[in-house]
Amino acid sequence: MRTPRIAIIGAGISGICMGVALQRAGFTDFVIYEKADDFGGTWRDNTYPGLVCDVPSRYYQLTFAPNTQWRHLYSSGPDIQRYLLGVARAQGLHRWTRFGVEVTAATFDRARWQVSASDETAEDFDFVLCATGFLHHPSWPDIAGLDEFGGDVMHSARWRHDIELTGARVGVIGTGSTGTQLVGALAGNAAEVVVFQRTPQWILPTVNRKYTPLSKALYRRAPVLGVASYWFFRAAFAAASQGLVHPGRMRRFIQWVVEQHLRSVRDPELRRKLTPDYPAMCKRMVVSDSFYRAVQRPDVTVVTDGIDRVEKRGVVTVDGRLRELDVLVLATGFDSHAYMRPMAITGLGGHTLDQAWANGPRAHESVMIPEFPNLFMLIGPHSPVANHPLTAIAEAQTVRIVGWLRRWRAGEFETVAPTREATDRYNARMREAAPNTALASGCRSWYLGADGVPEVWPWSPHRYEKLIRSVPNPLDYHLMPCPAERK
Ligand code: N01
Repeated sequence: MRTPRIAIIGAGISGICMGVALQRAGFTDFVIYEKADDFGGTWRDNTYPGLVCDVPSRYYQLTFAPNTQWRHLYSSGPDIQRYLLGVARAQGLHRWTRFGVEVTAATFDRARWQVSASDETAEDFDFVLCATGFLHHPSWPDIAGLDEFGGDVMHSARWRHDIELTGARVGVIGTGSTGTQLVGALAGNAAEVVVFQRTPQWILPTVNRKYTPLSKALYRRAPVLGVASYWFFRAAFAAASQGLVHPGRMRRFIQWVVEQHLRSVRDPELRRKLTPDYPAMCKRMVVSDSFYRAVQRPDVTVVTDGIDRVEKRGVVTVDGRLRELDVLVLATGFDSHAYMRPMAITGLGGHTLDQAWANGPRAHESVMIPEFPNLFMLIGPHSPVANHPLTAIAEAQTVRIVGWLRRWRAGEFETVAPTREATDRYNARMREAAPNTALASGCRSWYLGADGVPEVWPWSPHRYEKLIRSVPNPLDYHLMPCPAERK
C-alpha cells in the first residue's frame, strides 16, 4: 500500500483532531503547520478576562480524550487551553508540528499540492487539510480617529496583559459573546466601564458550577459517568437546536426564557436599551450569568448612541458627548468569511480560491471545493456552528477525510474533487432551508453572507454529523484514477 504525504494547516482544535485521526488510521507522513508558537488556536489567542466556554466541558471535550477532572461545568479559557495542550502532548503531536511557520500559498500541480511557507520552504504533498478555523482574523472596526486615542487600544482576541485595568476607565465596544463576558469580568475591577452597544443581545441565563472533590473522585473512578454526561448534554443541545432550525415550540420557549431573564434588569429605561428588536437566536445566542448584573452597577454605563469618532481623550458619540477613557477594548468580533485566506490557494487550471469564492465561501458538505482536488477543510463554510460545539463537528469531519485517505492508500484514485453540479445542488438546498432558521429572522450577524443569507447549516447539527460520517455518494465526485506506477 502506498503512503500519502499530508499537510495539515493549523494546530487548533480541528488540527489536533485531524492529527490524532491520521495517527490512529496509520497515516504517519504528515506535517502540521502552525503560524503561532503553540497548539490551541482560538483558545491560545483569546485570553481576555472572563473567558468561559458556553458549552459544558463534558460535551465540548474530544471524545477520544475524555477529561474526568474538569473543575467547572463551563470551563474557563485557560482550563480549555491546558486541556488541549495536554491532548496534543499525550498524542505526541509535537513530533509532527512546525511552529512559527505560516503557510503562504498552496498550488495544485500534476496531482500534488506544493505548499509554500514563511520559512521559505516549498514542499509537495498529496493532500492539504485546512484546519485554520474561521474566528481567527480579528475584525478592527472602521471608526474615525481610532489611531488618535491617547490611551491603550486592544482587540479582545489580542489581549495585552501588560495594560493595567484596575482603577482605569475602560470602554468596551461590542456586546457579542466576548463583549458581554468581558463586561461581567471588568465591572468592579476597573474604576468605570463604558459599554458601547450598537445592537442589544438576547441573553440566556446560566449557572456555572464547580465540581466538588467528591464529584471529581466519582468521575475518576467511574469514567462511564463522563460518557453519560456527554450523551446527556448532546441530547440537550440537540433539543435546543430545534429552536434554531424550526419555528415552533422550542423557539417560543427559548424566546420566553430570554425575555424572563431580561426582566432581571430592574430599571425600565436600561431594560428598554437592552431589549433587541429581533427574535432570540437570530444572532449567536449569548449565554451569561453576569452581564445583566454588571450593567446594573453604578460604575457601568451602557451607551446606545452610535459612535461618531474616537479622539485623544476618549469616544465621542453622535450626540456630541465625549466619554473620557484610559483603555479602549474592541470586542468587535472576527472576519468569519476568510477561512484559510489570506493563504493564496490555487487549484486546477490556475483557478484561485478568491475566484471560486467570489460570491461567498461555498463547499461541498463543508469539506471540499470543486476544482481543488485533494484539498479538505475542517469547519469549512456552512458547517453547523451557531451554539453547537465545534469539537463534535471537527471530529465527524475527520471521519470523512480519513475515509478518502484510506481509499487513496488502497489505490482507488489519484485525486478527488466534488463536481460543480453536486456542490451547487447542495448549496441550493441549504439556501432553500435557510429562511426557516432563526438566523434569517432579521438581524445583522457574522453568520450572514454578503447577500444576507446565513452561511450556516440550516438543519440539526446531528443531521450534518450523520451526513459527514456516511459514505460519500460516488456520483458527486470526479475521481482521477491512480496511474499503475503509483499503486
Ligand atoms: O464577536 P461578535 P464576538 N461599532 O461578532 C459590535 C465565539 N465566542 O467576539 O451586533 C460598534 O459576535 C457588534 O455589533 P452588532 C462565538 O461563536 C464564543 O463577541 O454587529 N460596534 C457586536 O456587538 C461568537 O459568536 C465564546 O451591531 C461594533 C460585537 O461588536 C464569536 O466567537 C466566547 C462595531 C461583535 O460581536 C464572535 O463573538 C466568545 C462597530 N464598528 C466568543 N463592529 C464562548 O463562550 C462590531 N461591533 C464559547
